[in-house]
Amino acid sequence: MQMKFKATAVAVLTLVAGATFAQEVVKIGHVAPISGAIAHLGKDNENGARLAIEELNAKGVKIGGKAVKLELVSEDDAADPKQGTAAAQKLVDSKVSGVIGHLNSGTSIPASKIYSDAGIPQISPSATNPKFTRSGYKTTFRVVADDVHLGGTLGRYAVNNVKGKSIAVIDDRTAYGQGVAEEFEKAVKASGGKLVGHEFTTDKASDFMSILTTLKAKKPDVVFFGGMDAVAGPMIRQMKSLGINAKFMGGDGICTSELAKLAGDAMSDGQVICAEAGGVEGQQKKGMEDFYARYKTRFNADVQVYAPYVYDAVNVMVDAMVRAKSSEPAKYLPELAKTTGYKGVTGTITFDEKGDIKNGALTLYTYKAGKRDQIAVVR
Ligand code: ABU
Repeated sequence: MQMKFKATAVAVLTLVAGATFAQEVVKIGHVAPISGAIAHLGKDNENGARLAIEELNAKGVKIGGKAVKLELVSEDDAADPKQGTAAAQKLVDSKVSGVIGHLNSGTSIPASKIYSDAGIPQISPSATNPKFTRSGYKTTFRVVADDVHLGGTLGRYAVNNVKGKSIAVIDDRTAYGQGVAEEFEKAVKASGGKLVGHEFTTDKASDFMSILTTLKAKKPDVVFFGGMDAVAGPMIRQMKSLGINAKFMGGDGICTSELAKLAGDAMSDGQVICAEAGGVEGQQKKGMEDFYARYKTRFNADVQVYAPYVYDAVNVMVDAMVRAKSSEPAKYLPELAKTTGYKGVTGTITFDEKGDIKNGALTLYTYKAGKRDQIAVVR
């Protein structure tokens, strides 16, 4: 009798344990450059995804009444378009339910076709080239403002607020750098400003003496750079060594914590003006500040720029799965597209018909004593 009871108890325990182990795992893909010149930004993005997933798992997520475990599947695209499509295919093959990424426009745009063909939702937290959401793919979303807004606002700011009289432009020929520089130039011209030169570099260059010498002869009082912080830092140093005493402007790609370290003492207080492709004001600021504090505690590092947007992108995706009662891409995609008024740490997220954030904000920053210093939030 006792033996029979023991056998039954063991069978019940085995069943319970089996049920525990059988808990559904929902894989969320993430892609960013974890190697190369902007690996610090890729890691920042990955950390944002990791924090979101850890917090959601700790709180407990139920999809269709069943508790699920979220799992981060992270890939490195090294900011390279070819590696970006290879990483996208890898995530599709590993049957992720959705993808957060990529970080760069130059990788996000070609990868978007792969996710669209596979029917897998993709939310970029940082790719700002307008083309990203203009291919007509139903799977493509973005939680930041685009380069039309970013470059346009900075162009108007250069003329109307900085009072630039002779404005020079440099871009790194990437999808992002070229695009944001073009939008900046259009807005400068439309505001009655004068463009005195446009030089080109690459996202891997470190010597700008030749193009800066060309621009120096044109006596610019503003230099706008379309590119990332890893290039902007040494460029600011070389501007100083050539005696170019101009304001240095750029988009979200330079608007990072790391820029101050990369430029070192060549960057004077108030010299750099940049814009993050999002931002919060008033009561919403507390959510962002709390996020920065939790991030610091978890990773012992400061947010670079995009981590909060990645964090919100993961949460928006999981929220759509919960509402759809399914993590199957075909089932939760329509709910994701319907996302309206989601209150994230980066503000309120509503997608328009293209998958872009509606009424996206921008935050203008400068740097003082090596730290980003907010100028204004603009819409
Ligand atoms: N938005 C700046 C960096 C990412 C990109 O669009 O390439």
